[in-house]
Amino acid sequence: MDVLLHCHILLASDQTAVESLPESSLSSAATQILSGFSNEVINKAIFESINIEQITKSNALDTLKQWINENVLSRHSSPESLAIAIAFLQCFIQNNFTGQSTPLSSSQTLFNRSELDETHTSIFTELLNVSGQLTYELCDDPVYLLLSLLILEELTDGKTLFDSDCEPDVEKVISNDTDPIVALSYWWRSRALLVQLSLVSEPNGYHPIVASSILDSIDLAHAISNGLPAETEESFKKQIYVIYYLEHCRCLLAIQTEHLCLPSLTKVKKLTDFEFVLTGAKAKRTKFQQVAHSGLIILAKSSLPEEAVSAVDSPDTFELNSDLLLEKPQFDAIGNEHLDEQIVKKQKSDETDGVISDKILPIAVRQEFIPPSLQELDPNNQPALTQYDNIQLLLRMYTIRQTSPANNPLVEEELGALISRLVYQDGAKNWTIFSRALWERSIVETKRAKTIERGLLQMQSLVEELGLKISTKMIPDRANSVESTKQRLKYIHQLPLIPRWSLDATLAEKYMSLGVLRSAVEIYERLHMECEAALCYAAVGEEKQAEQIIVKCIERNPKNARAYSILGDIRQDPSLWEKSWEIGRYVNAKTSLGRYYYNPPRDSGLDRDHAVALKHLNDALRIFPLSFDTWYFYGCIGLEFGKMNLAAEAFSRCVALDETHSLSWSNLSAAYVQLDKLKEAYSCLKRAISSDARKNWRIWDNYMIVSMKLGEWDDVLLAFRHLVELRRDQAGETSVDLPILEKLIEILVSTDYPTDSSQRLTHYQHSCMEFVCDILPSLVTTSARLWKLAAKVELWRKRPWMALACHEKAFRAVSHNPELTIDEKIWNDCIDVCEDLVAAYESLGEMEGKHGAGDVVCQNWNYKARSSIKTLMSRGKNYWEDSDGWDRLVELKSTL
Ligand SMILES: *[C@@H]1O[C@H](CO)[C@@H](O)[C@H](O)[C@H]1NC(C)=O
Ligand SMILES: *[C@@H]1O[C@H](CO)[C@@H](O)[C@H](O)[C@H]1NC(C)=O
Ligand SMILES: *[C@@H]1O[C@H](CO)[C@@H](O)[C@H](O)[C@H]1NC(C)=O
Ligand SMILES: *[C@@H]1O[C@H](CO)[C@@H](O)[C@H](O)[C@H]1NC(C)=O
Ligand SMILES: CC(=O)N[C@H]1CO[C@H](CO)[C@@H](O)[C@@H]1O
Ligand SMILES: CC(=O)N[C@H]1CO[C@H](CO)[C@@H](O)[C@@H]1O
Repeated sequence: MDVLLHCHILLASDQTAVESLPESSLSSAATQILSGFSNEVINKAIFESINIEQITKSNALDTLKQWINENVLSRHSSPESLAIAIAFLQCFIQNNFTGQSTPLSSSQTLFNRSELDETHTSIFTELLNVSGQLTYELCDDPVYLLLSLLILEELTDGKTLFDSDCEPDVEKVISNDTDPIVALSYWWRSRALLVQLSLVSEPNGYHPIVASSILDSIDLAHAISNGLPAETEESFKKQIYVIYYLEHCRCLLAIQTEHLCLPSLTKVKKLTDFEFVLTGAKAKRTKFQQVAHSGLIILAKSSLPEEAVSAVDSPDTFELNSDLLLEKPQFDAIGNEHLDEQIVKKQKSDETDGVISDKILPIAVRQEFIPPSLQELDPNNQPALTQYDNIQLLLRMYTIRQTSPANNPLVEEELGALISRLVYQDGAKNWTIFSRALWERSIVETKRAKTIERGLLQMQSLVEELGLKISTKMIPDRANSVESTKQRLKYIHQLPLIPRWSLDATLAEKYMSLGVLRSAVEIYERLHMECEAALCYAAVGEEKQAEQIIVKCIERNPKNARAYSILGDIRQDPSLWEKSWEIGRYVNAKTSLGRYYYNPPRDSGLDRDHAVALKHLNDALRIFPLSFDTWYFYGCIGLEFGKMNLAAEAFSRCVALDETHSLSWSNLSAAYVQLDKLKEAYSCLKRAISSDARKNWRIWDNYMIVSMKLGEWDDVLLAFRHLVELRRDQAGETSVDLPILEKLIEILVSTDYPTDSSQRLTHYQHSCMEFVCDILPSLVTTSARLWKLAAKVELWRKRPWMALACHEKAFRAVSHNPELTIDEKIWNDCIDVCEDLVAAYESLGEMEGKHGAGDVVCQNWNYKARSSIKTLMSRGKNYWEDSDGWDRLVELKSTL
């Protein structure tokens, strides 16, 4: 029963589901949490208040732990203790993320004080620091989060993250037979850790690793659902799996390992049987627009029956006509629009059914490829989706955004299409999801030149509206009702967490990117985000200003490791980074040190020192091994200084974090080549070129060289052709690597040309022949050697007439060289080509010709041979008459 109750809490079920269960102290706690009264669970749990006077920085942790032992753990069963930890967490979220604030603050409930002084508040925020980054200092009731985390640590492995010297155990912690309550405690711990991480600016240190290792395996969901009563409905169990995948993806996004999201997204889509597709459409953007423009649309349909989708009680109906927030495009001609080639090319196309069921967004290239169930949809009136499906779309949107280059107009289009599908749907909207979609929409709008202003206005008004004082025409909400607290908390653990103040901070960032520095800085100052304000100044080159702000910030709080590190970045002063590391193990300080010693500024008088650089980076990676950039840099240094094993490990880590990163694959292969592991190098390069690396010739060059060493001639040819393609516009015929082409042709002509129609050309034969006979001729300008190679292949193809034509072209190319008259080498080369031509006339002239039926390749070959010689002699006359070459020509002529 305890497990069932806790599953309801985990799923944020409606409290009515719990009310019908047998009564117990856990069930009443569950009811209170689920109805949005977590604060009452806390009130009930507190037997004695904490004496705040006694708390100092050094004893705070121990005091809190002792209090937990006496008030929570020793008085309650572990399921009850877990509920209390959850209540603390939910109250913290209420007070900083979603609103409605709890009726009493933490100082009232825990300390019997109307307010806490600044010193005590900052003791708690400082304890919540993540690897040297202080948590946002103005956050409300930090002690709630602290207590929640401490209780959850006790309920799980007892290994604390509140001791920076303790290395956590990140081995697989959960298996199928983990006790379900312990598994639930782990799950909540990962939720709480993500809340903590959302209070700092970068994911760093052990926290992200612990949070993600908890969610690493589906066994977490197995362990919990195994503990449910046998009669539990499958659909209920299924929800646990659904939120597991959603939360796994959310966690990967939060810790910036977004490239790993796809498998979970795919699983959850299958689990909820959710169908959607991106396709082209014509749309009018506003009521007033006359002409329709081509754009993108998402067609989507949830598989659940209608009534399960649309909520029973739609909140006060609200108008979707606010011009500011909602401007609904009108679609027609779905799927008939030409999709931008780049969108299609970006994805692997599965030509059999015209649906590119790629990566993050499946695409239907044309109408007929839209799945039947989606074809029926009215694009201007798409059905409501289940909330979990809405969240899937949102998570996909975040994944695309985090994995794509910034400010790419095409990506913005895709994001826009996703958001529109969320914003414009039938039926009632859910507050959390709907307001999130509006928020993301304003972010997209501020990226387009045309809609920047509107986007900014939207953002500003949302920043105001999404605060606690929500009473708005634009966002559905029943102001001040407890119901809405419950509603707001419902999906909070499946969506990426955005604390209240970071909405403002995003607005500031936006101002910043639009060059409105003043407004940005004002916001940062109001939010007490000095580091951000300083970075803001530094970014526009006002380093003096930046420095002043940071120095003040450090004076105010000498424990701010991140501030030291930023000051170090501004001053390029290693002692500041060392200090930052010393006081807070701030990971970026180590990365900065690594960069510094890798390439010290000239005025430092230091030499480059890769060993020291590697050591610093190694320290950074030990604490935060999820940083792609740091691994990449580490690997590049390894390559540069011949530390190939180190480089191989580094780039293996890179591709594990982002398997589409072709440069990492290529660099990994470079390391393998040096380690004499050609096979491994070869398969890395195959991965490199199958990722988006069409334009990077270096990768193709490596691919060609390694394939050649392994004798993989199909691959050599592929790379060779691609390299010519890349270079031909600039380099013309010199884009052809002659020795390699000669080798390729040697291989070709050592095979047999199929003589009867039952035999087919191999891929290699076909591709090589196509290159030499169709592409090469359009490239050659002066090289007789290339024409001779072409002639060789034509002869192999049993087309002697074409071979002869090649020899003629070779001769023409060289005999027109104006330098013929001044450079004896060129003169002699010319004679060589002429000899070849004459030999070709002799040997090919009388072969059977193109048309068969008795004709020959060249009837008058003898005459043509002689006249070629004559042409050359007339050009060389007056210049080379007494040279050896001249004598050769005379002799050649006499043989005919
Ligand atoms: C809270 O403080 C007030 C006055 O400071 C005191 O009278 C009251 O007994 C305290 N309550 C508890 C539960 O300690
Ligand atoms: C950061 O938090 C840890 C406990 O998690 C604490 O030991 C350390 O003193 C804190 N650092 C700062 C600078 O407050
Ligand atoms: C764990 O349990 C699930 C279902 O209960 C089962 O499908 C899976 O195979 C189990 N895994 C292991 C490793 O036993
Ligand atoms: C939003 O979610 C809450 C939480 O369960 C639910 O009660 C409400 O009906 C939902 N609202 C809509 C309009 O779907
Ligand atoms: C400092 C800060 O921004 N506190 C906010 C925490 O979140 C609540 C609820 O959204 C806001 O009312 C507070 O202002
Ligand atoms: C051998 C190789 O491909 N090295 C590359 C590794 O990555 C760096 C940084 O992108 C390149 O500059 C190297 O050429």
